[in-house]
Amino acid sequence: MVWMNRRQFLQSLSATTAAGLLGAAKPVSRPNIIFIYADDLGYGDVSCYGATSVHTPHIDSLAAQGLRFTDAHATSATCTPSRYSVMTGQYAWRKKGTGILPGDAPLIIDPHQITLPSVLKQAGYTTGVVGKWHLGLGNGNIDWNEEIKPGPIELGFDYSFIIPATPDRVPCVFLENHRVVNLNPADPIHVSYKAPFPGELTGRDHPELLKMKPSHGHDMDIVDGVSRIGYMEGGKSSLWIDEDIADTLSTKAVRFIEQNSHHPFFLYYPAHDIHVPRLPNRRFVGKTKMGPRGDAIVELDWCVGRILDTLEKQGIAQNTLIIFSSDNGPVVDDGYHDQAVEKLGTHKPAGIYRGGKYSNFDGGTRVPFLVKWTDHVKPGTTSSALVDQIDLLASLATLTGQSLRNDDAPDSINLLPAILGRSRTGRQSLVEEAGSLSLVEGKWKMIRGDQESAYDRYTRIELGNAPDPQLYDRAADPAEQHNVAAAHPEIVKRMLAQLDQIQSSGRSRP
Ligand code: NG6
Ligand code: CA
Repeated sequence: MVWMNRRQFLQSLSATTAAGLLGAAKPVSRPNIIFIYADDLGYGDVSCYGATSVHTPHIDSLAAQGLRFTDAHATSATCTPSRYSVMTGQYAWRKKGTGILPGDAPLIIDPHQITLPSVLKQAGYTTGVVGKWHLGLGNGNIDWNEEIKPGPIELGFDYSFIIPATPDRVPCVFLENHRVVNLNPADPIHVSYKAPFPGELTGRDHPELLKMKPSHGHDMDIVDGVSRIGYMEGGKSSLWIDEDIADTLSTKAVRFIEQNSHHPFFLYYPAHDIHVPRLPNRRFVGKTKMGPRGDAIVELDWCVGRILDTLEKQGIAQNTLIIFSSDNGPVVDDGYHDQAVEKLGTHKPAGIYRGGKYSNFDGGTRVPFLVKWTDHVKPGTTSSALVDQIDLLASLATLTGQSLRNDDAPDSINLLPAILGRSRTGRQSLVEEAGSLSLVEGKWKMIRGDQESAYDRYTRIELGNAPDPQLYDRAADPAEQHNVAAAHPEIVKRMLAQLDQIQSSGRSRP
């Protein structure tokens, strides 16, 4: 061992472990890994999951050349907690302050914690994030004109190009590594989530200046003709143009792939589509009959195609493991008048599932999940194994030969055999978060539902809350139409106790 440096040692280790795991006769080289994470894309929003009002040939190609999951989940029905779980392998509800964050929130992940990028970096990968972050930045009171940290770099990414929070929240600027892109020091940026800056125009007072009007909320500062959540002033040279965000992000992703095509890389690509405000580039306007929401799906698909093309051109398509999913279920009107409701037609964003974004019902967390890895994952296959994005950490750690201590990523389970389609066995149980918690176990789903409102006050999505716990038979009633709690009180009781136990024990990996 003395003649090996640490990196060579780790490489040999991961090759051996991967070979053992996959049962291959010869050592398996470590693939590049790309995780494409769509925003608010529902189970039924892409054609390989049944959509017919929109065509998504590039996303579909991942299914045709790989494995399509039918019971895969985001850990939460909203963005921040789902992303927190992907990054840390810990259920977000274990940590306070992991709900939807404002754009000036501090980083919610402890830089000393194991993260998905830090594990892969440890395995010798070059790691990058390009896209929507929404996990907070800095330690509080960010000065947007200085170095902004801790953030993605401190969590294990070698390169970062991000939208700090969401496209509908200020500041409407990109950050590259620690700095705002294109910032003119003579025009410093200030951000507030409390009050407008003197002289700043708001959507509330000046609706005549808007190219897209809000339907609920989103009536604060006007940036690029769209009123947002929050207030900002300055930084004029840094402001993004909404219609160019997909081009900018996919260009950065392409560059990252090109620059790292000669050694293993991990690219986390959390796309901004199809979150509001939906303002796809004019190249995509009118590509569907569903208005901006449908056209944004086409734009997302184009970005996926661009990434796939780049892999082909670099000659690394074969040795790249691609995972595609979404951070939470779908929403139609999420705060802007963008014709999504009027033009929905027969399209079913959540497929057969009930509810959507924000909901305890499966529409909130059951999302597309596709895995492609040429020669390792059988093309055109489908799996009904129960998997969750929280399992990527332990699974990819295993793939790359990294071991986790008991307390690391405490809810992430190594599902590599299921994720690569070698086993039909997924998780035994899963906790889903949507304000309240639900427990899925085998064919049962128990929604604790101990929150007040039955409907989201803005979107009117059914939240699945009720005064008493609900029980659904996922096998007989996947659309959660018949609450059978009254017929099976002993199952409800057992599942409530199990959920309490998962909560109090601080970990759930067996
Ligand atoms: C909600 C916003 C919604 C969206 C969501 C976050 C209002 C009324 N609604 O509070 O538009 O921004 O937060 O979405 O402001 S997520 O996908 O990042 O979780
Ligand atoms: Ca989202």
